[in-house]
Amino acid sequence: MRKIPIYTYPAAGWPALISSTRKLMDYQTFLRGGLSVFKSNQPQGGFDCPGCAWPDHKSHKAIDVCENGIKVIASETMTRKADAKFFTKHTITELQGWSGYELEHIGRLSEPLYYDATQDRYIPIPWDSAYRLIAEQLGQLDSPDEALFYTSGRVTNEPAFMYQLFVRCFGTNNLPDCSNMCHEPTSVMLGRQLGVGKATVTLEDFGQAKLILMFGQNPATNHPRMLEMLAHAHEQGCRILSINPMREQGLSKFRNPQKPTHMAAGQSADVVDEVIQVQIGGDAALLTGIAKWLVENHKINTNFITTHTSGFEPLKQWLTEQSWSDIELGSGISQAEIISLAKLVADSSATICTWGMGITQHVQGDDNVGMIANLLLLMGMIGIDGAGASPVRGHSNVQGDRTMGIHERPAQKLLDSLERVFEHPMPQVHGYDVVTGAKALITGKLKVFMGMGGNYAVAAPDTSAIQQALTTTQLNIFVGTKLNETMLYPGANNLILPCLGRTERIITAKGEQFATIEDSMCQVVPTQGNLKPVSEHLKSEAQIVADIATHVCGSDSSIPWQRMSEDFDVIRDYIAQAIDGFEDFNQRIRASERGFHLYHPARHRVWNTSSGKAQFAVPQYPITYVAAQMAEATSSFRTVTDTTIPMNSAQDNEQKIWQLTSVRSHDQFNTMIFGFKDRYRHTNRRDVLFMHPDEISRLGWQTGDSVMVTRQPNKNSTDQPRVLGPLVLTEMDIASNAVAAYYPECNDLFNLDTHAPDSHIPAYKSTTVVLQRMSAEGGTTDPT
Ligand SMILES: Nc1nc2c(c(=O)[nH]1)N[C@H]1C(S)=C(S)[C@@H](COP(=O)(O)OP(=O)(O)OC[C@H]3O[C@@H](n4cnc5c(=O)[nH]c(N)nc54)[C@H](O)[C@@H]3O)O[C@H]1N2
Ligand SMILES: Nc1nc2c(c(=O)[nH]1)N[C@H]1C(S)=C(S)[C@@H](COP(=O)(O)OP(=O)(O)OC[C@H]3O[C@@H](n4cnc5c(=O)[nH]c(N)nc54)[C@H](O)[C@@H]3O)O[C@H]1N2
Ligand SMILES: [Mo]
Repeated sequence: MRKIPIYTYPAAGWPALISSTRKLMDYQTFLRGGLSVFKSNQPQGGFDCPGCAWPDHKSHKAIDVCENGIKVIASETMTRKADAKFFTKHTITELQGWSGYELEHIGRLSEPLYYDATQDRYIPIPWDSAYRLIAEQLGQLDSPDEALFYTSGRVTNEPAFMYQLFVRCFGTNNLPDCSNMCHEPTSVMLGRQLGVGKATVTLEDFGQAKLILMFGQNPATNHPRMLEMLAHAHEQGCRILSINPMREQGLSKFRNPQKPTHMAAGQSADVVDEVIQVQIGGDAALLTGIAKWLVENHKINTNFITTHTSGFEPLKQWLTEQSWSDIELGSGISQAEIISLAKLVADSSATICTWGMGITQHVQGDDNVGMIANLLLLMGMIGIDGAGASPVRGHSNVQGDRTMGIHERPAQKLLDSLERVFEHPMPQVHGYDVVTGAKALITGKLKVFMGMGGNYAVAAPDTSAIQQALTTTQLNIFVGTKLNETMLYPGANNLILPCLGRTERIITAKGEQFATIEDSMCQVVPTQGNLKPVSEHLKSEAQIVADIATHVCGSDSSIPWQRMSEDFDVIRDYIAQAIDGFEDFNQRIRASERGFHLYHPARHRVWNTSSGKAQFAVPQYPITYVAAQMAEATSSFRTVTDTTIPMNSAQDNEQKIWQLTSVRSHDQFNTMIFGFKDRYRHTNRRDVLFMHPDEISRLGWQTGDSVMVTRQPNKNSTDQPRVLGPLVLTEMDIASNAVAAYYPECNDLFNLDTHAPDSHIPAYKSTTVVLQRMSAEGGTTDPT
């Protein structure tokens, strides 16, 4: 394979600090942001960094923050405002044409706004009028199920608990959440197989692991503080393998900001021993090969399997039926290489599997997680030191929000305990998730949309269709910190309610309040903002929920909404009664500066599953699923004629169909675009399409060419093809069936119908596309 320029600086280290400090300066918030950075993830006060869900390192005395955290904090602490004055200058129609980057840089939302259709502008509205409008509109619905209440994972535990309680008291379980697009397969499959849909490891386990298999994750960009843990494990002799179609260059060398020698003397540490470049969607096949070899060569932990598991025989039977040729076809990895990997697994006395979006965001996302859990169970790697399952979550409280009951498919136990504690009936019918909710919006079944944070339309597939659907509702309500594209498609009524961010003080009649979050390893920690709010008009999310609930449920509601929002201890006392694992919440959160670890039964080999044992799972899809999709798309290629994009002179070769995957850069946090640079991938722009240089030359194309990307409709669909571009062709060491583009710009190429069967996660990491190169005159030529 031709050599690809490598990122020659270590990850983190000075480039990261300089890049992020410059970011603070860009945002003109150096003082505010600078001060707040030193408080983040610190014991004794300070806020939990809103940058990601990776746990705090217990030993830290100095700052525990990374490039990612600094940028997210800079974005939140910026003093520029999207205030009434701004909106007098810009109509919504104009703002619809702004990019995510431009919207992000307008500044903080700083007063409640109402969309005035006669002027096509947002204008200020008093809080009280906004609440009355909400109560009036919710009151007019034929059924509470005509409203959708979305949540994004920044929201802390206390307001999240109040929010789900309000939504359920109102009468619906329509509580979709960004989890539905993120680690839902993890929650579903680990829940089913281990009894709890969460990580079984703690940070300490990383120091004792002998082998870490990191699937579909790019921590240099997305969880930079994880690199430190990996480098430490590596120093202790642990082998670390990255299973990823992309050779993510931030993983090769790492300069630790916590180590003065690294920073001063330019030292760095290796993080990853080897990259296994699977095909897109090839993980289940790869894991099948490993498991097959382990089972057939009697390298598994039969003691553990007999004592603790159920469902081994059907899995064994299924593994026997899988041929090595299918395994190679599905994974893109040779049998010999898979066997050498399996031997590493067999020889390891302590294995951790970590994973991210490269595993979950596929039609086979549930199967992928299921196979990871199977592998850990085959080897008895749950419930011993240095081993276990480590899903790495994204949003800083996405896990906590779920624990607090933000769930469209709540456990019966949760509903029963809410009924018991609040003496209020709870809705029993399950609600919409992100995908089914978006479809309900599009088909006109919903009249009210509420977003507690997030950027629903842009983060979901079929962005344009959702944006259009939002214009058909009676009311949209957005609680947020920054203006985003979902807020620019007003229904009959449209409200933006600006809230305090994680870095800002919450002061109520009862004094200063702190909240809590739960990190990716089940640690519940306090978080307390220390900055003066950017505007006096902002309210805490808890206050906003309490005010809405008071207006909607009436002041005679038996639930003391206002008391809860004034005194978070009151919320925590209710949480202690209603949610398992939070007994004596107020005492325990104060007992240790680092909070407390939630009891995780599987860590203790207690299995809260339907069988009372850990459960093996047989995949639902063939391991050649992606290869078959590509073959099918190839065979139906010429049937698309009804398109504005000329699909002329299709050559009959297999490379005309590609798997498109979507990735993030270090200059964005999800849909919030901070800048255009991705130094690990050598680009200063986001409108790029990554492809392997060998593939570029095989096609006779050039780096820098303009390329159109088209997703063809599903076979029997009446949909039009979706087209994105032109994108600039850019070299990347990526598997040969794959091309990659940046999320969220490519989200219109993904469709709401293509998702995993049980978790409903959209297949953001694998969709079949066709590419065409633009000719010099701007027309399209050269389809592949
Ligand atoms: N800077 C920054 N940090 C973030 C975020 C951000 O947007 N920016 N977002 C936050 C959120 S919400 C989340 S969920 C996390 C996400 O963090 P990650 O899970 O690291 O997410 P991604 O960058 O989407 O994709 C991860 C990797 O999946 C690989 N991949 C693609 N397809 C496949 C496949 O078929 N198999 C395998 N094995 N790998 C594949 C890609 O090459 C990429 O390296 O990051 C969080 N942190
Ligand atoms: N193609 C593709 N699509 C994806 C993904 C992918 O990898 N590829 N990843 C998916 C994943 S993993 C996720 S998690 C989703 C993310 O989906 P979301 O969570 O919906 O998106 P964000 O961009 O994180 O939301 C940003 C908005 O949140 C608001 N906000 C920020 N801080 C706060 C706060 O403290 N309180 C409140 N109330 N609001 C706040 C701001 O108004 C900001 O505009 O996207 C998913 N979509
Ligand atoms: Mo996420």
